[in-house]
Amino acid sequence: MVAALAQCKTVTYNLSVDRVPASPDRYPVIAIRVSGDNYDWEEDRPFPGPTIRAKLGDTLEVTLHNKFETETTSLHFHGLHMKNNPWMDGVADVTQCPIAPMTTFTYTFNVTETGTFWYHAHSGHQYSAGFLGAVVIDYPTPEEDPVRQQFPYTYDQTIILQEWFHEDENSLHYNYRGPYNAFSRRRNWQGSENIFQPNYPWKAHSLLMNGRGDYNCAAINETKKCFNRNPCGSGEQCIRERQPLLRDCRTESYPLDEFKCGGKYARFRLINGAGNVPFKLWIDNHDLIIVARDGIETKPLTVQYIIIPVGQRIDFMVVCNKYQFPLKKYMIYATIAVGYLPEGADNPPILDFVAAHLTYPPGVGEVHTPAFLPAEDPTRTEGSDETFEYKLEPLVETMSPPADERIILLGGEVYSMLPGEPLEEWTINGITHTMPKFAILPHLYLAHASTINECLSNHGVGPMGNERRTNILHLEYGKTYEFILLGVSGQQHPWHLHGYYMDFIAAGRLNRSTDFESLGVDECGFDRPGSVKQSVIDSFPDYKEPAKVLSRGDIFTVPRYGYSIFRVKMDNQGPWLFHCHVGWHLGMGMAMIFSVEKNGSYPGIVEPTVDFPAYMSMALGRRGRDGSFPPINGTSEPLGSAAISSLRGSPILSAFFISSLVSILFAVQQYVK
Ligand SMILES: [Cu+2]
Repeated sequence: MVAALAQCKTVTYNLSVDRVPASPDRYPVIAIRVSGDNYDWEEDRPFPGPTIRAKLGDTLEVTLHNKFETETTSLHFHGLHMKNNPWMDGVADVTQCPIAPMTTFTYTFNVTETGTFWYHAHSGHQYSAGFLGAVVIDYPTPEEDPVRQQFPYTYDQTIILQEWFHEDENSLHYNYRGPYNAFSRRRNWQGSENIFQPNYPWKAHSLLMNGRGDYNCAAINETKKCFNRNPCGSGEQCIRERQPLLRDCRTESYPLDEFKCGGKYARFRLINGAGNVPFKLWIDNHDLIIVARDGIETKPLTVQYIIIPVGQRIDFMVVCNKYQFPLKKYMIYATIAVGYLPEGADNPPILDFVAAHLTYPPGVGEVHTPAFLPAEDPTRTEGSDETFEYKLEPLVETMSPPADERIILLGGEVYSMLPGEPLEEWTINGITHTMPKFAILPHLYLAHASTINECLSNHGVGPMGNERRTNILHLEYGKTYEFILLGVSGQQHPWHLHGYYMDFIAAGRLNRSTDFESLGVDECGFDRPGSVKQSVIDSFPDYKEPAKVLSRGDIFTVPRYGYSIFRVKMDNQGPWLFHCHVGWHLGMGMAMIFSVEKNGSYPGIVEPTVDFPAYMSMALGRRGRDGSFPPINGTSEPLGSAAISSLRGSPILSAFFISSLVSILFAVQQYVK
């Protein structure tokens, strides 16, 4: 590592985000464009953004130009730990104030992990609209890369998968959240029409691979796509089809993307960048060898297909030995993994897929007839997909140390039939998370809040007894915790912890009828489970004993009515978000903050970068210390870095800036205590 550090350098990227007309799957919409230095982008492929690539030990400087006219934003580097530097984690209202429209902010951090990661907005639902891209962190030299040592590869390619809707992400979310009965189409669940369901589409209009999909325009006037999500029969959910408002649906498909196979091996970096769904991917006539998960190298595992939950990255190798004359192309397919759906709910089956070619350069020749089409996939309903990721063992076998403490987290949902309330909210231990009223780090730093708890929001009790407030778990720096995450719902949830890897030691299904305390019977006549019985908890391995690490990663699936047990040594101070990565669930409260502290604060973290205080000043000015939005003079003109400098020179901001500096000195004094 010492030799590596000698070569470390600063790697800079410029990203601009705005919204543009585009037809990612042929259907015209307004999508987010993420463009790089040269404002370069392919027509009708405004996202994903450029791949950010650096080496272990480098300093990354990513300047984000927020060119949204009215929206704030922030950028999260998913899977990078931001060691001692939570300032750069990019979670709006937790680690930073959101980046104001038409302003710029530079994320600066040291890279301390290797492998495949991704960046995405952590503001609202922007990433579902296209604000995302890949991050690849290489070893300082190829010789240090254990994957390259085992599988000398010729090509290194990235696949980002997404689901895609023709409605903008905010409309989708607000339709989902209700209020209950907003469209008067659902009846009281005890009434004659036994319809009891949140109004969110389970079925996207299409799927995208690297920002491209193939929606069938001819389907617009066909029967609406309905889907019976409810095992007891009447819970139909439909996705509407309509003629586009903006321009015509593109009549021709885009040519399929080509990925190359050649030499001995090709490396693929698969990223699930979807808002909600896990994917299944396979390549006709080729086995896949999984070599890494979430940046952690794994023992090579040969599979016919990969299941990848939201947010996860799986690196795999393809053995390039299927060269045939005349040169052949092979189909790459990705579909929605059926495990996404509530148990028993896949009627009619969801058969959407997205495709590409694997080609042997020079890439001419016919397409090999695939053994089966996605609709005929013989393993489509295989039930093992919930625990697929727990088979991905770290390349270096490790034991997880005994935990100092065990914490049980119960992820569940609450329903309300009250008019005006959302039908569905999500909880952890009975709390529906709401973001802090003051962004924690900046407010502490500027001493506008003297304790972490002062920053938190509290909106009282929801209609089903769920507390609506900032859900925070105060954890002690240096301790090892074991977490048992229980899923008390009929859906899988992909959980993500910022700032850390997690060591998974167990995962599986529980028995819905016998392992949970009963809350009676649900609308389908099934047992409605409450908390998990103590006898089940007691049957888990002793947290005070070391345990073999099954798998390691930063995002993981809790099976339907199931559990996942993981341990983390808390060696990175800061407020780290822990949340379900399904947009619907995160938006409705399925999140909390793991606040890793030393004596109630974060004395070990670095100073924020110089331009952070300016942003905070502006943001504080917009929001005010009491949460109100006082008018401020002189800040209404467009802002750029030059404008920010001039703001610093204005009398009001100077005063603000000086008082901020005083506060900073005061805060620093407090931190170093
Ligand atoms: Cu979820």
